This record gives sequence, structure tokens and C-alpha cells, in this order.
Amino acid sequence: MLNNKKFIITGLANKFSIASGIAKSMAAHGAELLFLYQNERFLKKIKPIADELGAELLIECDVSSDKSIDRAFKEIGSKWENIDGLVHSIGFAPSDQLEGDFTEVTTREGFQIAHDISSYSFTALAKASLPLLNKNAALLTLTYLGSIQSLPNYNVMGLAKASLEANTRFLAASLGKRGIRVNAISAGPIKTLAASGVKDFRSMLTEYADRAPLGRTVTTEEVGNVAAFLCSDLASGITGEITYVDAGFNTSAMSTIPKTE
Ligand code: NAD
Ligand code: 0WE
Repeated sequence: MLNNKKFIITGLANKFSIASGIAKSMAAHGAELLFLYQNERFLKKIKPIADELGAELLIECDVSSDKSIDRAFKEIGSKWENIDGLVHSIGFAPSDQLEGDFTEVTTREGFQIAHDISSYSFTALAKASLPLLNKNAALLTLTYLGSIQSLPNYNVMGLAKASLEANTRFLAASLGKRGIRVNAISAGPIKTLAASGVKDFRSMLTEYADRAPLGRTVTTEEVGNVAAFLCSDLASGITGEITYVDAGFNTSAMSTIPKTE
């Protein structure tokens, strides 16, 4: 499905990362991969994953800095003449923004950081990769249901994901004339590093499994398979779209009717 195609993968922190499931599936379908990592602290964890998938290029890129993005893409350009796409699997808000009442905990600075790292960085990476992108290239990002429905503690990340989804549509409109497609996957909750600090995440997973039509949560492999499809020519007619990989949770308003005594 992805033979002879080259992709940049961002957001790989460790083997539990959604980016890890995506990289595994894309490599299994024949893609050649290059990893961008946030800083050297992540190298030890991601080098073995890159080795396993036959990826030789690992480049540092902190998306909060234009300089870091420029430097990374200069290096990419010196190694690869062209690319077939990029996966954006990056999200961040300061931890004090993600616990407690939305009105009370949200600050101007927290709002700004969440939107900068979680949404603007997709535009920034699209711009930086544009000179290298082949016709028919695909860009992909990861979003969450908190963009369109409120839930406890997700708070300003929900606003940032709403922005990221609009970003997906505007990038799709802008890049469509070059044949470049831009899509998002809205994944159900998965226990990753980004989820590990979240209060009551385990009970959230249980509640999710209860309400989802499939009666369970999803895996990074399942998200990865849809990512591989959306980045392949099989999805040549899909752009600007948010695809849910959530065991059907978003389609169900209630699981069972509670018993009344
Ligand atoms: P993760 O912690 O494994 O990945 C998050 C990544 O963001 C890390 O690799 C981190 O290095 C990167 N990152 C943060 N700030 C950065 C910066 N300044 N520069 C470069 N990279 C930076 O967690 P994950 O759950 O795999 O998250 C990946 C994406 O999936 C995020 O956008 C997240 O919002 C989204 N998502 C996660 C879930 C879930 O339940 N885990 C559900 C839906 C969507
Ligand atoms: O998008 C996410 C993760 C977002 C995230 C998580 C953290 C924790 C550590 C962004 N920034 C940070 N910053 C930190 O310091 N998800 C969809 C997973 C997630 O996170 C939640 C969730 C779900 C689901 C936070 C609160 C409530 C639900």
C-alpha cells in the first residue's frame, strides 16, 4: 500500500505512542520512515523502534521553535529529495490546565501554549515540508472528541483540538490544488505517555469501553492501520476529513438503559 513512499513521522516518544502504532503499520505496508523527535531525552527510547522499522534518519525538532523546525527541514532536505507525507502526532498543554474546573484553571499562557504546540505546529510543519512534498502527498494529524464535546479535565486541549480540526480543513483547501491531501484521525483514549499523568484515566477507559458499540477501547495498531490507509493512494478521494477510530464511541449516546427499582 505504501511501497516506494517516504514519510516523516513526528510525536514518537516511546513504544506506547500512537506514532509508534502508525510507524509500525506504515513500515509493514512498505513505507520508508524518518523520525522527528522533540529533544535528545527521547532518543534512547526511540532508537530501538527506528532500528526495528529500518529507519535510519532521526532528527531533532522542537515545534515550539521556528529555528528548530528550519534546522530540521534543512537536514531532511539534504538527505531526502522529496517526501510523500508527514504524520503530526503532537499535542501539549501545561499540566495545570488539564485538571480542575475549566473556567478556574484556564490561563492566557496555558491557552497560548496549548494552541501553539497542538494546532499551529501542524501548519508550521505543513509549510516547512511543502518544498519537499510530492504531488499526491498526504498530511495527517491526531485529534480527540474533546474538540466537539466537553468532558472533565480535557479543558483547553479541547479548544486546541477544535482549532487543529479547522486547521486540517483549511490546509486541505489550501494544498488541494497541488494534489496534497490533509486529514485527521480522531482516536479513542489510549494509555500513552501523554495520558499517563491524567487524573482518573483508567476509569475513563472503562466508561469508554462500556459505551462504545465494540465494547472496548482501541489500540495504537488500529489507529496505525487507518493512518496507513489515509496516507496511501487508496484514500486518494479523501481530504479535509476527520475519521473516527474510537470503537464507535462517538456514535453512541448511551450504552444500556439503567435499571430502575
Ligand atoms: P505521546 O506522549 O506518546 O506523544 C505526544 C508527543 O508529542 C511526544 O512524542 C512528544 O515528544 C511530542 N511533543 C510535545 N511537545 C512537543 C514539542 N514542543 N516539539 C515536538 N514534539 C512535541 O502521546 P500520544 O497519546 O501518542 O499523543 C499523540 C497525539 O495523539 C497527540 O496529538 C494527542 O493529543 C493525540 N491523541 C491522543 C489520544 C490518547 O488517548 N492517547 C487520543 C486521541 C488523540
Ligand atoms: O490529547 C490527549 C493528551 C493531551 C495532553 C496530555 C498531557 C498530560 C501531561 C496534553 N498535554 C499534556 N501535558 C502534560 O503535562 N488525549 C486525547 C489523552 C487525554 O488527555 C486527557 C484526557 C484524554 C482522553 C486529559 C484530561 C482528560 C481526558
